[in-house]
Amino acid sequence: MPNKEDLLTTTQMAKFVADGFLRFDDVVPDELNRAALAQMEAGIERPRGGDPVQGMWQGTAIGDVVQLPQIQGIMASLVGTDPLYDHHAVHIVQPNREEGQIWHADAIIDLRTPFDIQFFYFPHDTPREMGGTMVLPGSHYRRISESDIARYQNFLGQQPMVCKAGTVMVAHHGIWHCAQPNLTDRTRYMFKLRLNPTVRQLRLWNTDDIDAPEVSSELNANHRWYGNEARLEIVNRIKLWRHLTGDEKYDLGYWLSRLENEPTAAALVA
Ligand SMILES: O=C(O)CCC(=O)C(=O)O
Ligand SMILES: [Fe+2]
Repeated sequence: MPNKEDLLTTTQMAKFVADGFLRFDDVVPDELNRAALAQMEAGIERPRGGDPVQGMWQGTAIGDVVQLPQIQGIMASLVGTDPLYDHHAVHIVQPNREEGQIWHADAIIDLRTPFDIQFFYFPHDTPREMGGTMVLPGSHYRRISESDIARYQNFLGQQPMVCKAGTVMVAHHGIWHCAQPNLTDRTRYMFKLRLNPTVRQLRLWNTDDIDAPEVSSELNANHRWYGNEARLEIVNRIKLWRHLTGDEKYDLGYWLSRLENEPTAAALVA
């Protein structure tokens, strides 16, 4: 079991529910980054999808990254302590590549509320000229089929993962993202790992701050790119928050409750 201090807080969970991702800067030590990068260059053994991730790549740098207490805490908070390995990929952007990848979401097949997570691990410094995966906060509820959004170039509020070596992002599987051009003369590496939950994603994090006022502020975030449709996103977040907390009456103001008002009692006739 991870240490309580390595679990996510409720406020962080609320930010994940609103934004669709969390970033953790500089969490993997330098020596491990260097060893992990060498392993990425050499090729990482591909396990079988659907097997437990714990114990995979044992005795290798990538295995050690997965076993870091903070990574274990993030994992436990979002998908439980024993998630399944879905797949991984070493994403490479060649030096002097001026073209960015098309906007997309990875492998969305259905609309289930339970979600997978994807770790994006950046083993070396990733300045803007090297790209940094571009992500769109709050996009994960718009379940698009792979490259439905490929015709778009830029979105209001998009964020490049410009970061130091050892930075990890964890994202909901629905997040819209794309690799960016690499204008340096060095190859850009990023390791992505998708995991499936094996338990109901119910209060798996450190819930000490469950009643903190920051929770509703996070859930009310307005990412602006959806214009007047913010209310739709708020409702999506309330639904996921109810699923995660088990509080079936949770609301922000009077959003979801209003939609649940389907009176069945007949009016009294005098
Ligand atoms: O390389 C990246 O930054 C993202 C790559 C990616 O998401 C993909 O190929 O599915
Ligand atoms: Fe992708």
